[in-house]
Amino acid sequence: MKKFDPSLYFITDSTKYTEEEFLCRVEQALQGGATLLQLREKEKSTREYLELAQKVHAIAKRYHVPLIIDDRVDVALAIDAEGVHVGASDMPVAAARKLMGDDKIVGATAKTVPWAMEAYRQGADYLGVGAIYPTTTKVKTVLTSTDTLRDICNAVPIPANAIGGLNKDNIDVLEGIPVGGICVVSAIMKADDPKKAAAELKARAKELGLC
Ligand code: TZP
Ligand code: MG
Repeated sequence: MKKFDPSLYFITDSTKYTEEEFLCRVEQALQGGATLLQLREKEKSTREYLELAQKVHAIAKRYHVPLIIDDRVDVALAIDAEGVHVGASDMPVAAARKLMGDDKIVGATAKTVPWAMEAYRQGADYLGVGAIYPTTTKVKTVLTSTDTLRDICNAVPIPANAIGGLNKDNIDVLEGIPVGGICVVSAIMKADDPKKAAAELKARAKELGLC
């Protein structure tokens, strides 16, 4: 069971929210139509990460949305999440794939065509490509041009998603690029109304033929 829809990939950031508020926002994003969910925690202890992941997983299951755990294969396996996402300084894709098995989703970050091809060769199921725009989310990244994004999309047979500073008013820059979808943190996480924000993003992406 590894079919997944990467069209509106919501990546969380729990900093600045109480757990209650955070979980409520995650659920609202799912109600608004997020198709894939990533729990991304940079500050939490392993125990805290795992406990939050269990709670988020319970919500995601109710909406039949796969949960991807950022960075931590151990946490993903411990809660039987649907997948893991690994970046440049995390476990290599091949090692993550070996540990996760063939039935789970393994995603990877890629900023160049060779990097994307290598991630695919090692067993990645999807790629996150960016940052397309500067981002206010805490991350070590550099900008990736839309030309590079297009080249990556055309170079690998797995979905490549655009990420970084994307919102409903600027995703038109992706029009005509065969992306798998868009990944967003702030546009949904920090929205006054996460459900509405997710629904509007989805509608705009559809309008632009991005999904
Ligand atoms: N990788 C590249 S940009 C980014 C990550 C995790 C953060 C995207 O966050 P936002 O708030 O959608 O710009
Ligand atoms: Mg990472």
